[in-house]
Amino acid sequence: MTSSAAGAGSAGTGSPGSADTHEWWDTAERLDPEQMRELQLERLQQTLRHAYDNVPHYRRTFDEAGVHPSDCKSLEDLAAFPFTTKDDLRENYPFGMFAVPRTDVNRIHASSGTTGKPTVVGYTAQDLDMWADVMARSIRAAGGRPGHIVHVSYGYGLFTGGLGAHDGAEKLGCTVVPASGGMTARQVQLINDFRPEIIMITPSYMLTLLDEFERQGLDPRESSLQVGIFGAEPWTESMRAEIEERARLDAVDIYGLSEVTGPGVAQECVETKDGLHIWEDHFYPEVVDPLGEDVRSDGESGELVFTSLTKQAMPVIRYRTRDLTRLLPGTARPAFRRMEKITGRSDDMIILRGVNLFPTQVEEIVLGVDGLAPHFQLVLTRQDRMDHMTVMVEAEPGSTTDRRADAASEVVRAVKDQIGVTVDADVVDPDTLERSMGKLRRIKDRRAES
Ligand code: DLL
Repeated sequence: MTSSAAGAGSAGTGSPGSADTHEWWDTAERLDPEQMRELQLERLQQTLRHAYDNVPHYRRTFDEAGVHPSDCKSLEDLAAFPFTTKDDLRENYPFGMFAVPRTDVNRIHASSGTTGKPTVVGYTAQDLDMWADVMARSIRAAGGRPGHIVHVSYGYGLFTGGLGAHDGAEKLGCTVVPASGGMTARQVQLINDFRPEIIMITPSYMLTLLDEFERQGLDPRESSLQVGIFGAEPWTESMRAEIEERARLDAVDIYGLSEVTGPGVAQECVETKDGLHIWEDHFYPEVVDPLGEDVRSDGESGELVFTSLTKQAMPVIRYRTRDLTRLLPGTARPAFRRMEKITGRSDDMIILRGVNLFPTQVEEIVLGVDGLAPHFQLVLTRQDRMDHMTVMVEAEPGSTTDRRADAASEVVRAVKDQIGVTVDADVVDPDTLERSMGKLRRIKDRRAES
């Protein structure tokens, strides 16, 4: 092994792995915040014009709101422009949001969604190039360097995870193993044999892989992996600690969504692990009132909204992500503001007898209780016309009946104390809950069945 990933915790004797030398930074990473704002305004004005001139949907909604691209004279003026939602994309299915002739579109991705039509996104050759650039920058910020082997376990296909990670890793000059999701036993074998430094995977599927390492009698702490780039679903600081301890690697967060491009919209830097730097030279973030339209100041929580700044095939203007977070100043990369780790999606928020609750809050609790495995589900039912929630969580292998009963009471008490609502907890046998092979759905809603 000649190279080492630039993890804060890795021994890293420097070249080419020292994360905090700036020698690997690209031009945008070297801008100061003022220069970044100038670049953003110029690109925002071009994008608004491009959307208005080429997408009937934007022309209509801008006209209805009484705004014109020429009204945008500062970044703050963007607040006067209308939002775009997933419904707008659905209504223009399949290609109605494209701003270039279909023949200029080199690739299509789509997100399945749970109901209705999928949302379709298109990319020109230049868009694919930009996406690979931001993904390469993300992998580099995570500690990846040319020459590293990158094992990609995000699904390949219409989902943007696999191909997005793949193109970025190739662009950085890495050797990519396109494992995709599934065939878990074989993934472990490939990791053992090929000795990748980096894995890109959802955190819930990483837990499945770690269990599989142990099932095969292998210690994941002895594997070659030095950095895990985890995203596509919410995960907590407790989950980071759990994975880092079990796999002895640096776990960093990556964020993105297909409507805006895919993975690589924001990335946590390995040297600080303090939230995700948004690649603001391509994606302009706002945080707004989740139930209204008001823009919130940096530091205030709300719904994340993105406007693309360089996309050709499918520019998005003020796309409402439903993801809840807040904006913070840049640290490791001063040019780019950070977003705090996502608490959850506004549509994943459970309202239980008037109390708002996110699966991530339960994750923090479950991971803090002795005798429990990190595998849990939230089952919603209706009892006597009241909504009820049961936390189904697996016992750690070998934990006694007494320990299980105590653990269940601890979960119930912690949910009551920290979230303020009464739930049941059911500690089940190891290996009985559904395992993730990609994005995990924590909530099982059985209210309609009761
Ligand atoms: O999940 C893109 C992606 C692939 C991101 C691989 C990171 C890694 P979609 O399928 O369109 O795209 O889903 C986007 O997933 O709005 C969030 O709700 C959620 N999400 C993505 N990354 C994170 C993250 C991909 N790091 C939706 N933390 C987003 C929390 C995330 N939620």
